[in-house]
Amino acid sequence: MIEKLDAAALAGLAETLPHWQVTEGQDAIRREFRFRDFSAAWGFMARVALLAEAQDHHPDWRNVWNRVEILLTTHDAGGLSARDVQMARAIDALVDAGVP
Ligand code: H2B
Repeated sequence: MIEKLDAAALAGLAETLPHWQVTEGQDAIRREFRFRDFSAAWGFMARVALLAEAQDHHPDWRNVWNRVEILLTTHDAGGLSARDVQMARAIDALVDAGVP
């Protein structure tokens, strides 16, 4: 069983993951990305899919042409866990590196 984030970690999320919003209910974090076009969005999604497989942690996501909305939550914990923070950081690092 994976532990949920404690109150202190939840309170610190705005600082540790400034691009991500905590959803109402505090059981997920969300970020929206915009790309040049569908091809760029899909390229990004392919990279995130590889990350998800490597971390065995998979996003809830939605793609509309050049937009990708990603929600991260830990089903096994019934809310947010350190695995979501780790995945969000890895996704941010991809974007910071200019992917796609
Ligand atoms: N992804 C997410 N987002 N949450 C999980 O709890 C989760 C997962 N659990 N990917 C993993 C897979 C689990 O179901 C497998 C069996 O390891």
